[in-house]
Amino acid sequence: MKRFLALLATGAMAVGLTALVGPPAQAAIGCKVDYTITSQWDGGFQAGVKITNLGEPVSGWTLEFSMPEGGQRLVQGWNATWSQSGSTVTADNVEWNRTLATGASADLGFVGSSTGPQPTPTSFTLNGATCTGSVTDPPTDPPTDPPAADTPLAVNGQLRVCGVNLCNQYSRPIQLRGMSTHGIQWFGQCYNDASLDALAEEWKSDLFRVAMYVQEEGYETDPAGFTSRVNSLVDMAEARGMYSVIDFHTLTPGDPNYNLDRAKSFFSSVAARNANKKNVIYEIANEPNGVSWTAIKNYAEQVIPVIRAADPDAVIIVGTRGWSSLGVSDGSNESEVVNNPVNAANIMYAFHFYAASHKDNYRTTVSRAASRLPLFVSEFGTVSATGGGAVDRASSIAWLDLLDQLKISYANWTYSDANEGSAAFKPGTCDGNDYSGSGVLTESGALIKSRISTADNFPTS
Ligand code: IDC
Repeated sequence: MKRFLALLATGAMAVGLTALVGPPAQAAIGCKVDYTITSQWDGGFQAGVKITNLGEPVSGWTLEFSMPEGGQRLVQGWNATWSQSGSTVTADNVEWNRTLATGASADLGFVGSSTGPQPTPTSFTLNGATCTGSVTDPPTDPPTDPPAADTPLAVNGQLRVCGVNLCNQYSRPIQLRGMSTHGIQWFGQCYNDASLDALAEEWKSDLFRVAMYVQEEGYETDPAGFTSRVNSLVDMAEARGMYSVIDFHTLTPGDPNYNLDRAKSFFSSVAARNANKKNVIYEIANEPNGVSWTAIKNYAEQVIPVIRAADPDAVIIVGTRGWSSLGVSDGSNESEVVNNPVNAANIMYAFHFYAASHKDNYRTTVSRAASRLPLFVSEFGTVSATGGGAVDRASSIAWLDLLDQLKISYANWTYSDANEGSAAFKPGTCDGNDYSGSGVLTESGALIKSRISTADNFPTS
């Protein structure tokens, strides 16, 4: 005659649960098992096994545990595919309980034969990980280079303009924060593996703007050479998971139409060469000045189709009147653009500022314009518009807070060791090979690095 005993195995036994959904190296794992002997009789017992997933969702799981000493054998089980080898019992999910969301449970059970008492099994594992009954970090692998899956580029993928925002591959607004080169014709020695490693890994920069001056010993003196230099900097940014802005750095003369033919040949070349990359943003005219919005728009409507013909899906930034001040530095404002926008899709408008020179009235304009126009701060400085002078901390912080709040992307002038207040590195830094730590930074560099290196929070669904 069978004796039925209700016996409770107390407590939550730890069961390891490895996430199979999402990046395995990242997923939090955790689970518990409630093991209950629901009845027992001479020569046998029945046990309930409740698995609760405390970690990331899983799709597909295997539970293992050891039968305790005493000759216990699995007879038959339910709600899983059960087997036993030696003392190890294995239960694989069945189709309908394959997926376990965070917090979800699966109730399994089995009948066992036994010649003695039925102590609780030990060493529950799920998908190979030991259960702790709480959420734990996944096992750490030996240190390696940061996984490519974590980079701003890998997370966000191909960008596009949606409404007034820059959006990622999930059509969610994002803000990119990063640095601009100085003129690559003068400071090329600052852009190498060591400095780009520091920018990506220490500064955690999302963005690397390549300022290719057209005049001042720039592109016009060697189109093929500058085109190739820009392309290799794009590759270096891409290899480190950063976006790159290809800046056709017109400045003097201020009418971009002066360089229209150069712009067409430069952009047809870089757009064809980089069409399949996801990290490229084109900036077609750095800072138009002394020229009407109508003339700038006319230039844009000739250059943009050249880029689109080769690279149809890239975001393009159009400079604005008055040194890309949306016209404010010329006594105008954004309404000239709002009322007469460039006839093209997937474009943004540049706004540039220098914190010691451009303050409240410029910030007011940006606050107002940001709900009407997609804006990209492709260049700004913490100092005066000359690129030199003292850092204006209060104004810089007010600006950066505003840009963060509005999710406006930005690049700071400059990631260089130029002997001027806007440079991030102390003079002479680029003569060496050390760009890390705080000893190489200027006041501006330290301030901007502290802002750029904070964690990004890019939406992924
Ligand atoms: C400045 C450089 C400076 C250089 C000058 C002329 O910092 O070393 O001598 O250009 O080429 C801009 C321009 C940017 C300027 C910067 C600071 O886009 O080229 O760089 N600035 O004056 N617009 C507003 C300020």
